[in-house]
Amino acid sequence: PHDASASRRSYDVDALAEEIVEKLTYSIGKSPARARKYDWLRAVTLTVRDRIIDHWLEAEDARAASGGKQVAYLSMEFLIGRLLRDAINNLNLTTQVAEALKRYNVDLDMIELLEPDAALGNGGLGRLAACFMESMASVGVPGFGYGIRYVHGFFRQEIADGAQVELPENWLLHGNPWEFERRERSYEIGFGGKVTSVVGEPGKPPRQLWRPAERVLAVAYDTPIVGWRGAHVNTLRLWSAQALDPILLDAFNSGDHIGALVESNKAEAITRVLYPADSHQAGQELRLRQEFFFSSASLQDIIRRHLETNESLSNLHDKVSIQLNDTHPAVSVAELMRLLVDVHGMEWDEAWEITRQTFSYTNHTLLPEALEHWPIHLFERLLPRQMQIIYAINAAVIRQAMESKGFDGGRIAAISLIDENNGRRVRMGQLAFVGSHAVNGVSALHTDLMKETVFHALHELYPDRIQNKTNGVTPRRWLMEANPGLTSLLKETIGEGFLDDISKIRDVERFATDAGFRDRFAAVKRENKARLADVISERLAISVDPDALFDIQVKRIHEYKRQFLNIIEAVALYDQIRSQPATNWTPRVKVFAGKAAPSYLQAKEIIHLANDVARVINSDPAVRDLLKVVFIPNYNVSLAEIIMPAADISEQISTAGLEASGTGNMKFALNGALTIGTLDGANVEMRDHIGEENIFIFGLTASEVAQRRREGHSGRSVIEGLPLLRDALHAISSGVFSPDEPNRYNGLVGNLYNNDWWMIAADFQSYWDTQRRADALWADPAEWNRKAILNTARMSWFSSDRSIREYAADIWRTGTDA
Ligand code: 26W
Repeated sequence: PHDASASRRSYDVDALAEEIVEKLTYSIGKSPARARKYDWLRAVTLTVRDRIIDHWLEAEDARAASGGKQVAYLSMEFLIGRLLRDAINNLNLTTQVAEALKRYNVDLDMIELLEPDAALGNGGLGRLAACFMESMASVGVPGFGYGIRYVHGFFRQEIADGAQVELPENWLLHGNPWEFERRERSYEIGFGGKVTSVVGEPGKPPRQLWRPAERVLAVAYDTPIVGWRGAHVNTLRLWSAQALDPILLDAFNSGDHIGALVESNKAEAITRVLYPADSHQAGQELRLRQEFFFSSASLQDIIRRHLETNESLSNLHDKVSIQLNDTHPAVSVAELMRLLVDVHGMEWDEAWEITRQTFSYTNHTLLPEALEHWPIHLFERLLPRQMQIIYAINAAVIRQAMESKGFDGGRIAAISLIDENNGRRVRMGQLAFVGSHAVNGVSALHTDLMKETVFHALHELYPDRIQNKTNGVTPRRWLMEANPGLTSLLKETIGEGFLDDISKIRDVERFATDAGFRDRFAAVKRENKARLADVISERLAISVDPDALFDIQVKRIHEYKRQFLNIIEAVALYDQIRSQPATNWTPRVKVFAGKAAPSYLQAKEIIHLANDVARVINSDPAVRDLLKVVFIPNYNVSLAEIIMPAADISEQISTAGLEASGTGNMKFALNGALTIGTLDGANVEMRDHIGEENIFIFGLTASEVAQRRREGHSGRSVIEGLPLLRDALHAISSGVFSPDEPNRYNGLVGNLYNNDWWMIAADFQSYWDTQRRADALWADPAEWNRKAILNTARMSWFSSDRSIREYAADIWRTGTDA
């Protein structure tokens, strides 16, 4: 591993202490005596940043000199969270910076908590992009992340009278010391207008020229992403939209002061706010503008950088690999073709070959309502030339399918880039697929299902294109930083090797049967639970006992993730505790957190129900302290860092076949929680690695779910045969938890009787039984802790370092350090 001492700036405490005050004085204009805590945060950030910049510039030079291949990771979302602790940890500066600050009586931990959480993403997909950026820098894949610099990230959630309220998020309010504006990296992005044919050279086809009606400027903001031990620094380049003319002076001078700003408002609206939906396509024009805006800016930047050191674009695919993070940047396929053919004069066939060799595409969801497709009329009006190019690509693909594989009728309709059934739409998944040399799913099961469902016909046409790349999470943020207690214990027990090579964490396996170690492992967990209990007490004024079983489900709220199933189990348990007070119940704290898309009404009802149930159960003296239900508002990366290390049980209970991978499941298990889960997404592979005796699997499998649906399963007969479930549902629908509005949950419960699309009734008994098995295991702490230790010991394969190495070897064909 590289050493941070390559940096020109000193790493010793004296130098750091001196420099922090220097920043305070000359960059912020405050004396230590007058500095407020935010000033200290800024001074420390700038001091740490300088150390990253040294590595950053070296990395840039090395990269330019080598002329090697780079990765461009195009993602609409990067859910990075706070950066200071990550940077300090990866530079191995934690003790020194803490020591330096102590000289001024400033506490590093306190300072770190002041940093705003950069929430430029919704959930799994955005957080994965952030873990991947960190892992690319850690394993030495030279790469750029390209995305959008939203002024307002993911909304802040409050709970008022039990219901979700959305408030604007304002992470840039106090400025952002991590970013560097790069005015020289600005590109014009067009929208609308017309395409004209220009007669070309003799013997050549006419060239198409796009004359956009509107143009806006994309300006780059760069954030350095430092890898473990400072070995590499990559760049996260986020685009901000600006008007070409900030003000229309003619309009202003003639008295139209508002009209003078209309254009700049419209331009800047593009990067103003993150769309908060991760399960339903919004279908709005502004969203398509965002997608094209950041795709075109990124491609123009990639081309410009390429031409700085290469003579032509004919070797583009040897020098850059562009990963499309879901279909949000899929319009890039058409835009790169336009740039190569129309702007740089390349022949169509060569351009198509280069385009396909350059792009690869990751699919993150099979939910039909989440697949992006754009109405032709909207697409054509906003992006007329790209629409023509899509038609041309489509014609070629269909011709090839007919000629090479004899496709006709249904199979042509299935591969077509145009959906003719729903008012003619462009299918972005098909576009991304045909424009890429590799297409991947994010877990083994999900990849299999891709081949069988959405991409069945395309898989038949291109049988070698789909491959699997199971997700991972970065152990730096999700173990070392989130769980310093466990990290220290591991260091003492197995040495420090696992910090550089997480697979060595397996060495702790042989301590699973060591009673002394088990006690210390349990003590760390207890401390982490006490820390979470403090947060719950501060934010909700609810007291929970750190010695109870902490049973936690945190993730976006969605019907398929089945928070409802978990809540019903809580209600049934509540019912049982009340009716059988003499039974030896396991004390449990059920913790929920997560946001619902503002327009997703059922998801919001589930949040409301969780809060209603929590209020009633927590205030019922008959329950004593055997059951508590807590909904913690405003789930985000920073809260996750406190929650993941504090769980005994991790709830991963999606309807089988619907969770593409999950990544929270990995964070929990790495920190020693036992999973209760369905055979869905990466849970399947986690079971294989952890051992089926160390994970609680329940419920229908994906193929059983599909079969039930084909048979027209409905919940009614199931519910009527299960008094426990029936009574719990009755309590919910009769207003036991919503006396102010007894019918509030009629719709939610009625869906289970009439349809049960998500198999909640179908899986209830199996879930209940499995929870009671967990109770029984809890009664044997030695055995519980042994299994928990084995979870930590056996999770290393789910490091995003492993994922990135696989992408690098099989898709990008770039090198890594190791
Ligand atoms: C167009 C609206 C929209 C926006 C975002 C639809 C779908 C999305 C994302 C693809 C949703 C998402 O975050 N998917 C999650 O991706 C994770 C990373 O691969 C997986 O672990 C999760 O299982 C998957 O739900």
